Amino acid sequence: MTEYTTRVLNTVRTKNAHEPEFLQAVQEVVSTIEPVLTAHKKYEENCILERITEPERTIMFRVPWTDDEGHIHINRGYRVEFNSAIGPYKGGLRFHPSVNLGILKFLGFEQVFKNSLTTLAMGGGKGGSDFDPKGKSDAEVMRFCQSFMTELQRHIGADTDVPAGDIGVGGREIGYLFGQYKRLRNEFTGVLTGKALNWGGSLIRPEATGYGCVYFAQNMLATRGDDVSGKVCTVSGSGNVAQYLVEKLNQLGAKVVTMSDSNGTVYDPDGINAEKLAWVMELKNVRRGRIKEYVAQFPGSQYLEDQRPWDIPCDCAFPCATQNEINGKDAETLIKNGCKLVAEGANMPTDLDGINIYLQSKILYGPAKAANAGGVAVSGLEMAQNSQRLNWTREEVDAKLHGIMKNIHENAYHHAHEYSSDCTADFTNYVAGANIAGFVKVADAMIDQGLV
Ligand code: NDP
Ligand code: 2IT
Repeated sequence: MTEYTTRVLNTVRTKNAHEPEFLQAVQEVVSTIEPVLTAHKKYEENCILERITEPERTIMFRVPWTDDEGHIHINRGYRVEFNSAIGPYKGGLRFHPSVNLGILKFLGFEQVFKNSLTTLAMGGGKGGSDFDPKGKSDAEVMRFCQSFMTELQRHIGADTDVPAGDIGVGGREIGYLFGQYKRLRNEFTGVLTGKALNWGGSLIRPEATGYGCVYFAQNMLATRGDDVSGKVCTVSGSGNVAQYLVEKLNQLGAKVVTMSDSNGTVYDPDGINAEKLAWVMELKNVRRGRIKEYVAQFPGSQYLEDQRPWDIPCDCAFPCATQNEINGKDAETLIKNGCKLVAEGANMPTDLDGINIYLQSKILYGPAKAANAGGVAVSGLEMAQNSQRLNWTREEVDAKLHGIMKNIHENAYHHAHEYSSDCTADFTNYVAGANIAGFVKVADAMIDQGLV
C-alpha cells in the first residue's frame, strides 16, 4: 500500500468504525486502484479518494405506520446520496430488517462505480429501511410505502435522485411509492425506475440484472473460447435477480441445480428447468412462499436447511442473494469442486478472503459492480424512455443491454490489462479492471467540476 492509500484508509476506518460492510467495500476499491493513483498524481492532489469515500448527503428519517390491527410501528428510513459527478443519484431501495446506515453506504459506494461502468449518465445512491415486508399484508406494505415516500419525496426527483428496487422492493412496492409521490407532488415523472409497463416502465427491466449477469459471464467465457451451454450452475437466492438469471441460463442450454432463500437451499440434480422455474416464480412472486416447498412439488430434489449452495459441485456459480454469502472457505470449496467461473448477481456477495482465493486460483471472476450492472443500466434506459415519452421494444432494450454488458466487459478487461500486474494472456483481474474503469470516469468528472 502507498502512503496515500494507507492514510485515506486509516481515516475512513476511524470515521466509519461501526460500518464493517462499508469499510470492506472501500478497502476492496482502494487496494485495487493504487496503480492508477500512482500513475496520475492529479487524483491525490485533488483529494479524490478522501472525497469519493464520503457521501455527498445522507438523509435519515422516521417512518411511522399502522398495521391492520391498528398498532403503531416506527421504522427508520434512509437515502444515501453518494456521488452526483456524472449524473443524478441513482440506485435502489432495500427493505429488510438488517438494513442500517453502514449497509446502505456500502451499497451506495458500490453503485457509484457500477453506474459509471454502464456508460450512462448516472451518479450513485442507495436507500431503504429496516422494515420487513415478509408476512405483511398488501395494505400494510402500502401504508408503509406511503409513509416512507411522504418524507423521501422532498429529497428526490427525475433530475435529482431516482430510486428503484433492491431486496424487498419489487413491482408492488415501486407502485405504492410512485402513487404517493405523484399524489404529493402532482406530477407524473420518471422519479422511480422498475415501474410497471402500463405506467412508464421499461420492457426487460425486471429481467435485466439476471440476464445482464449471464451476458457478462458469456463475455468472460468467450475470452477462453468457452460458453455457458452445458455448464452445471449453482445459483443462490430466488428473488428478482436469481429468477431471471436462471431463465437466461436455461435458454442458453446450461443446467441450474440450486436456488435458495434465507432459510435454505434446494438442490435439484435434474435441473431447475423452465417449467420448474415458472412454479418457483409463482411461489415467490404471487404466493410469497418459501423455497423449501419446492421439494414436495418436484421429487428427486433435496432441501438443505440453513445451507447455502456452495458445497454442491458446479462449473459456474452465481450468487444472487445478499452480501458476504461466500467466505474464504466457501470459495475454496467451490474451486476444489471444479468451479471455473463466479459471476455476482448480488452486491458484494463474496468477502475479501473469498475474492483473494478466486484471484489466486485464476478462475473467471466477474465482480458485482461489473456483472450485475445490467439492472441499473436498464433503469437508465427506462429514464431515457421516460424523458422521450416513448417506449422501446423488447428487442431494442435487450440489444442495448447486450451492448452495455459487452462494453463493461471490454472496459474492465482493458483497464485490468493496462494497470494490474497480475494479468496475463490467460488471466484477467476483473476486480481491478472494473474498479479502475469505474473510478477514472467519476474522478475526472469531479476534478472538472471543482471542489464541490
Ligand atoms: P429480492 O428481494 O427479490 O430477492 C432476494 C433473495 O435473496 C431472496 O431469495 C431472499 O431470501 C435472499 N436473501 C435476502 N437476504 C438474505 C440473507 N440475509 N441471507 C440469505 N438470503 C437472503 O432481491 P433481488 O433479487 O432484487 O436482490 C438480490 C441481490 O441482488 C441483492 O444483493 C441486491 O442488492 C442485488 N441486486 C439487485 C438488483 C435489482 O435490480 N433488483 C440489481 C443489482 C443487484 P428470503 O426470501 O428468505 O428473504
Ligand atoms: O444494486 C443495484 O444496482 C440495484 N438495486 C438497481 C438500481 C437501479 O437504480 O436500478
